[in-house]
Amino acid sequence: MKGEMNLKDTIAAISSPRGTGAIAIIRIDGEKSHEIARKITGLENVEFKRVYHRFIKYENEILDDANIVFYKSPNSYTGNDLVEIYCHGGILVTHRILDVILNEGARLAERGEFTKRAFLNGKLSLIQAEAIYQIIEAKSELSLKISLENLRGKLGKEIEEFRNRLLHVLAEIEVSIDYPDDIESDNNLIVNELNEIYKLISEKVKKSKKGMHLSSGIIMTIVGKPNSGKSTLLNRLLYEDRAIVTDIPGTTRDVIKGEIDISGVHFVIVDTAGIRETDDPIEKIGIERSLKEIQKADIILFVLDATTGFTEEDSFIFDQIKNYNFLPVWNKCDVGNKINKFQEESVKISAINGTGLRDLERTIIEKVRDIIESGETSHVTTQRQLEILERVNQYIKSALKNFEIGYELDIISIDIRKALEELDTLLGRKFSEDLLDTIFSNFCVGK
Ligand SMILES: Nc1nc2c(ncn2[C@@H]2O[C@H](COP(=O)(O)OP(=O)(O)OP(=O)(O)O)[C@@H](O)[C@H]2O)c(=O)[nH]1
Ligand SMILES: [Mg+2]
Repeated sequence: MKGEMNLKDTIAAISSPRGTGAIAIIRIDGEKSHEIARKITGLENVEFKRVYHRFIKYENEILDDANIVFYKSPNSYTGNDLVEIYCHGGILVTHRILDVILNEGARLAERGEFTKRAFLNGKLSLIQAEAIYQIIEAKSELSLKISLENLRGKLGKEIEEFRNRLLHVLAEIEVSIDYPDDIESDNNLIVNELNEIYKLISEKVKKSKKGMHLSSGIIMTIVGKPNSGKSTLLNRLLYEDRAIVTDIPGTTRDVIKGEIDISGVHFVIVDTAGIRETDDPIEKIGIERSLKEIQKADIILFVLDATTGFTEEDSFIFDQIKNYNFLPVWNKCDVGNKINKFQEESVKISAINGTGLRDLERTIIEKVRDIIESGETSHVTTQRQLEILERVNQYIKSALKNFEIGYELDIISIDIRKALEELDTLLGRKFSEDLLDTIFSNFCVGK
């Protein structure tokens, strides 16, 4: 998005997805939007927010049969005069209508420009604008839920609360500077309050990291000895022949990934090379990668072969994973029953015919319950927001340290002011054109 964009411009875009569909939505925003829409619909004296059904005509040619809604500033998504046209969703039809609108003086909207205008007109906070992007992008029910909460303003309120408390601290400091009597007791109050805010923000950062990690997918890694059926299980969970399966041990050499949803939770499944002693240099590299994947996993499916029982090789793998969140899975239960370890805590399946799969999914969800619940509380959802909160806490920490050293209050107040500035940027009270460009250029055109 270019920096210097005129807010007075009338902009237009197709807001529905590209391609053919039942209905397409064209939006026009800005001073001339009503005039243009009146011209192509023949409507006069329109009632706002009412659906009109009219033919779209231009220079005596009929372009489509459509529904049109006029919104009057400030009562629109953007806060400006806005028109939405619901026309037939053909590529040609929509482009012809859009062309006419552009011909009449509108220009093509940039990515996210409607939402940017909404922000600049005070219809949305920056956190809410970011939430809108994330609602559109949400891959799991959980991240959708958090983004909807953020749109509703829950996170913004919590951040406002941090800001108000810091502002109060700053006011206290300023009073102490002006009236230096009894500073000792005041300082204690200030230090306690700063510690309290620091604690709350740290918790928020921690939860946010977990939650953000969760929305990109819980990492579930399948490990086990060669030929235990790991790749068969991956394919089964993905409903797709992703990984090569053969009866030759050592088939999988590279790390293979796929994504699925289990009970509304998004997972990244990772299939790895079977772990064993080997002289094959390629297989060795694969095994090294498997061991690395173990460290990144949120949950490990430890696939055991019910036709061989628990072997030396399994025992070696067990040593590698025992300190992680792992779930023993006895596979090939259709043909074997040598279940000589983890009788109670394991799940018994046949990856090849699908028995036990529902039970496996249920147990997986149980095993990651903590992670899911930590992600359910309100949290920041973008890297920008997270980094700001971390910086706020650095300033608070520095202020606390300066108290300890015994610096003058006016020096301490510098950190508090910086922390407040950061919170203002988070809330969008303070912003630069560059920041807005970075945020809104992620959006689709027409949003
Ligand atoms: N009977 C039976 N055979 C299975 C089952 N799951 C996998 N197999 C067979 O076991 C063999 C190995 O399966 P893979 O999925 O390639 O095993 P893997 O663990 O990925 O093996 P590597 O990639 O070599 O580590 C294949 O012949 C599969 O058809 C099962 O549940 N029952
Ligand atoms: Mg494999």
